[in-house]
Amino acid sequence: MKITAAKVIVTCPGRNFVTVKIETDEGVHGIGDATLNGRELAVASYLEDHLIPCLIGRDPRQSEDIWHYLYRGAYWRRGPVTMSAIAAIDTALWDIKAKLADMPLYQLLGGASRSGVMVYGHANGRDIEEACDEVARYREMGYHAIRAQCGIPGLDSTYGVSGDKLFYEPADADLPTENVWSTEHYLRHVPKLFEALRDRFGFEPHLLHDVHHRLTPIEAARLGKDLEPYRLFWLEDAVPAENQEAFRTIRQHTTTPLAVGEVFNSLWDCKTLIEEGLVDYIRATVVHAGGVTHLRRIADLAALNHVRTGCHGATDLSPVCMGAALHFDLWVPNFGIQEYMRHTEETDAVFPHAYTFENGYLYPGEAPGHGVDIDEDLAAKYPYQRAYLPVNRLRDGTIWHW
Ligand code: CS2
Ligand code: MG
Repeated sequence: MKITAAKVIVTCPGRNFVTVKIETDEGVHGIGDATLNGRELAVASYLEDHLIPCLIGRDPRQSEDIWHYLYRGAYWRRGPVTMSAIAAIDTALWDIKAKLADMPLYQLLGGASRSGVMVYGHANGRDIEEACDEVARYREMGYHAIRAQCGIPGLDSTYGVSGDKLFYEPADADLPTENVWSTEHYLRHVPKLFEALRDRFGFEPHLLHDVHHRLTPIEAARLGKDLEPYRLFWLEDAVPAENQEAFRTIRQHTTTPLAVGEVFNSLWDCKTLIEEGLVDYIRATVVHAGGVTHLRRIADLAALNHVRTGCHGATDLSPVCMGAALHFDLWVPNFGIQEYMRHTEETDAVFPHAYTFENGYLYPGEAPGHGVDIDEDLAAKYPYQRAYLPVNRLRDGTIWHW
């Protein structure tokens, strides 16, 4: 069996997506997500100009060999562009293998370890009251777990707060929007949000919060401590994670569970965090962490160290990534939770998919493969539009973490 063709499809049904489609001499095709928010065309070029020429004529069933061929063969290993490109090809190959085996991908991975995939949604509000009302709305939709973000008095804008209530697109302009950040304002306000949420909803709903990389370790330790009475499911990306050892400071001071990893591209980005038990949930996901092949390795190391998965699932990760992630989630023994930010109707039309939502859970479906496809004619109607993620500056103008 041979790969006969492969192409990159760039489309923008509400936001930009990059997809790889691999075709074979047995008429079976597979697709994979390669979307890297704000850097989409870099991955598209890496695929078109460097990886796809190496694929033609290879046996698509040899996904492990092809993974290492592309990873070790690059010489210049790792990084978000390389690993998103490898991830897209890997996901498409697993899609093909599962279709050849005429089974849903989770069966090929080892079968279902649970009946459904618990997800969390994003409730956000310009203030605490609006955020609480949004949490109530998610409860009505059947969610058992909800991430809560709200506006910070004194700041014009902050991460995770937007007019969109079911999906969220931070890449909002064709040049980076500059926002002003103040840690002092934020640290004073966030505990009040969770106090109000627990007062209104009690301790039944799982509540999550995303700091979005903006604190120093000791500030994160303080926030974790201040939030302990509200029993969060997790506190996410409390500090930038390049320096894994910095999490020791947070761990020393708080029992609030920690989640990290959506920006991770390989096992090496989280090896210390996992082996030292410095985090409780690893958020690496199919599209940015080298595909199904490599994400399994991260999950296996995590399982050895009581760390569970909490895969990233934002709107800028395409339905192809979500489909593959749900099969991974249904199989992975140390599953924790899956993020589920919805997509626009246009996006859902371009990417027809088998997964379904019911009562706070997603179900990947029983279609052979990962259950997601792409309508190329419809995709062609939405040309690429350059869009950047914002940048943050402190009030004195210092560049900060967005
Ligand atoms: C976020 C994302 O969903 C999350 O947890 O951190 O919204 C993130 O900001 C975007 O994926 C960046 O493109
Ligand atoms: Mg996040």
